[in-house]
Amino acid sequence: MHDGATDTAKQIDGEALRVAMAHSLRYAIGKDPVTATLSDWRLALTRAVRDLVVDPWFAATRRAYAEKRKRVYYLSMEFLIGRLLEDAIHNLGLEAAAREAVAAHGVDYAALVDDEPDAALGNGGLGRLAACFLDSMSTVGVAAHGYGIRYEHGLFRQRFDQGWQGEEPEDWLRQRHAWEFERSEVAYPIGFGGEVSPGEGDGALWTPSDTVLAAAYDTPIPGWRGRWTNTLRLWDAQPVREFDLEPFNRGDYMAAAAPSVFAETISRVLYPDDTTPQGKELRLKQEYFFTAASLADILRRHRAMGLEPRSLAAHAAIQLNDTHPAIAGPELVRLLVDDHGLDFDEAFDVASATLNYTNHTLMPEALERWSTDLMGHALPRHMQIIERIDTRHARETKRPDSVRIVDNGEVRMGDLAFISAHRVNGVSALHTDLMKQTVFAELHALHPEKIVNQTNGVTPRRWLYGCNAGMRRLLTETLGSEEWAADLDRIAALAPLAEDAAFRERFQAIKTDNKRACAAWLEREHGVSVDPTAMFDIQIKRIHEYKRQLMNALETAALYNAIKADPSAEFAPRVKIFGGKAAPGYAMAKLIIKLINDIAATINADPAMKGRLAVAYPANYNVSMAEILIPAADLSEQISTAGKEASGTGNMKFAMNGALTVGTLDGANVEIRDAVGEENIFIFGQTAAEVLATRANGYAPQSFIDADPRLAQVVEQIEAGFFSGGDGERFRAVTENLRGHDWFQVCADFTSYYDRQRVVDDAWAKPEEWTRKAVLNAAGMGVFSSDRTIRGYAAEVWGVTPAC
Ligand code: 7GP
Repeated sequence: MHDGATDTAKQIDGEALRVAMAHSLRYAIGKDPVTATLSDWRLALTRAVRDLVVDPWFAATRRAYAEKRKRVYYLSMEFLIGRLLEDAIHNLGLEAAAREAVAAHGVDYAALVDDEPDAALGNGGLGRLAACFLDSMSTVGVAAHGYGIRYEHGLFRQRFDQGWQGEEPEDWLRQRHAWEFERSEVAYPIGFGGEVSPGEGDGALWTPSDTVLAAAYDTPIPGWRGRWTNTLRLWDAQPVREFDLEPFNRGDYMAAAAPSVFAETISRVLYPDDTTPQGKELRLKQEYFFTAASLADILRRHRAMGLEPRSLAAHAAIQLNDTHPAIAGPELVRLLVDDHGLDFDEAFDVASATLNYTNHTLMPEALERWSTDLMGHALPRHMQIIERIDTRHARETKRPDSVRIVDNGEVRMGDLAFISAHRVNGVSALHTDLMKQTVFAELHALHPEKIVNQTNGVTPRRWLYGCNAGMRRLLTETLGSEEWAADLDRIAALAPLAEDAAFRERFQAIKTDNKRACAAWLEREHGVSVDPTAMFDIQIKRIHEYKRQLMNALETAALYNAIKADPSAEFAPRVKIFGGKAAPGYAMAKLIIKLINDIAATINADPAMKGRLAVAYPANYNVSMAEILIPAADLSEQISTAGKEASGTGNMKFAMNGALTVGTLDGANVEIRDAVGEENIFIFGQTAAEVLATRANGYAPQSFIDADPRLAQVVEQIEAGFFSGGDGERFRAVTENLRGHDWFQVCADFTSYYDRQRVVDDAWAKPEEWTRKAVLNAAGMGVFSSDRTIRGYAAEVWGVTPAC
C-alpha cells in the first residue's frame, strides 16, 4: 500500500489555485470578479480543480493501454453521485489550498461547496452503490468506465404540503455541469422498431423505423490522490436531425420540431420508482438506448486496439447493474452476428463470457418483465435473438419446460441476465444464499458455479473522510497518516482505544459537535428545533413497506404514550429523524409519510415532550442531506423484514461514523453484527426463516395486536384520528392492512422492537459504555469499504488485477 509517495496528482498551493480560479473565472466562465456570483466562483473553482484532474486522467488512460489492461465496464441506469467538487478536492488532497484560494477571493468556502446542485441521477441504494463503486474503481486502480444516462431531470424534489409528499421536477442541468466534457465526436445512432429481414447465415438485416443519436459526455472520476482516474460516460439522446425543414418552411413549427421531441424524451427524466418496475415503453427505450450506445462504444474501443470481436471477453468485463441493462445480452449477440459475421453460438459464447449480472432485490414484483408484444414492437431483432437464447438454453440444459426466458407472453429479464452472464452476484451473504434458494433456485441448480457473493461496501472517502471532518482529524492523528481513507482496514487499530477514557472523550466530543451542526441545520433549513444532547435516532432511505418506517412510527407513538402515562419514567431523550422519498405512484408509502408527519406534529406540539421526545422529517432527502445526518447519528435504524433488504449500505455508513445499530438480521446487518460483535449491536425480531414460517403458519397480525396493549393503543389512536385532528378515515388503509394482512409483519416484530429500544435506552444511560460500543463499531468497519468490494469483483468476477 502507498503512503503518499507515488501520488500522481499535481500538488498546488493556495496561491497557485487562487490564480487558476481567477483565470477560469475570466476565460472559462466569462465573468469579472466584480460581477461574479457565488455560482460563478464555484464554477471557477470547479474548472480549476478539473484542470488538475486531466493529467492524472490521461496518465491512467496511457497506462491502461500500455499495460494492455483488461477493462471493466459498469453499466447502470443510475449513478447517484451527489456533489462532486468537494469529493475531488478531498481525493486530490487540495482542501487546504482550495480553502485558501476561495478565501483570497473573499468567498465563503462552505457556501461555495453548498452551491453545487446534487446530481441525483438515481433513486436509492442501487444508484448510490454505483457511485461508490466509481470512486473505488479509481482508488484501487481498476481500468473502468461507468456508462449511464445523462438525465436532464434527476430524481424529483420532495416537498411536504401539510405533511403530504408533493413532487417537483429537479433541474440539476439548469446550471452548466462544470465537470463534464462534451464529446460531440462520439455519437452512435440507436434504432427502434421497424422490420427485420433475413441475412446471411445467422445474420439478419434490421431496418429501424426510428433512430436517435446517443451523444457522449465524460466526467473524470479521480481516485485517492489521483493515483488512478476513470471515466463516467453518460449518454444524451439527441435527434439525428434537429428539425424538419419542410414543415418549418410551411410554418408548422410543432411538426418541424417533432424529431427532436421524440429523441430528447429518452434522456429527459429518471423514472422515480426503485423496486417496482414500470412496464412502460419509454423505460424500455431508455434501457436499450444506453445499453446499445455503451456496447457500440466498447466494441469500437476494442476494435481500435486492433483486436478481433471474438476476443472481447479476454479484454473486457461488462457488469450489468441489475436487469436494467439486461438487453446487453441480445444486443451484443446482434452486433457480433449481424455486424461482425459471427455465428449465433459463437456470438453467444462471447457475450456470456463477457457479461456479469448483479441482482439487488429478491422481491418478485421487482424483477423486470416485458411483454413480448412490446419487446417485439420496439426491438424486433432482439426479440428473435431472445427466443433463440431461450431455445438454446433449454436444449443445452435438457430442461425444455423448467426455466424459460420467454414465458406467458413475457420476457423475464432476470432469467435473461442470468443466462447471458458469466457470473451472477448477490450483494450480501444472506441475499446471495436466498437468491440460490428462491428466485434463481432452478437456474442455480443448472449452473452451480455462476452465483457468487460480493457484499456491498461504501466509499470511506465520501462517507467518512468527506462528511465527518472531526473524525477525519482524529483518525489521521491516531493512525499516523491519511492513508486509512484508501485502506480502511487500518481503522481496526481503534479497537483497543475503546478502552481508553481520554480517547472516548475525544470521539464523543466529535459526535456532539456533529449533532450541534446538524441541529443548527435542521433549525435553519427546516424550522425544527431539537436538543443536540438527546439521542439522534435516524432512519433515512427510500420509503417502502418492507423497510418498515411504519414500525418505527408506531414505536415512536407508543413511546409518546408511555411518557405521557408515566412522566417520571426513565426513557432516553430522543430525537427521531426520518428522511426519504416515496415513489410518486406508491400510495401506501405516501400515506406512511403523512402518518409520520402527523405523529411528528402531535408530539412536537406537546409541551410535555420537551427535552424528552421530538420528531423531525426534513423534506427532500438526498446524498447531501445524508452527509449531514449520518455523522450526527447515535442510533441507526435498519429494521426491514428479514429476507427483504438485499444488503443496505446506509447501515455501513452509520456504523463507520460511530452510530450503533438497531436492526433485524437482514441483508448486510448480519455481517455488520459479525464484524462489531453481538454485544455492540441491538438485534431484534424474526430471522428470515422465521418470517417465512410465520407466514406459512397462517399469520394473523390481529393476534399480535391483541397481545401487546402498546401496539393496540397506537392502532386505535390512529383509527380514532388522534394524530390527525380527529380524522379517523385518513389512515384507514394503513390500519386495515395492519390488522388484516400486514405482509411485512410489522405487528409480529413490534414487541421485540419496542423492547429492544428500551434496552437501547438503558445503554444510552451509560454514556461511557455507549461510546465504547460506538468506537468498536467504527473499528469494525474496514471490511465495509467499497474498495474491498471492488477488489472482490476484480478477483472473482472480472478477472482483473488492480493497479494500485
Ligand atoms: C437496493 C437494495 O434494496 C439494497 O438493499 C442494496 O443495498 C442496494 O440495492 C445496493 O445493492 N436495490 C435498489 O436500489 C433497487 O432499485 C431494484 O433494486 C432493482
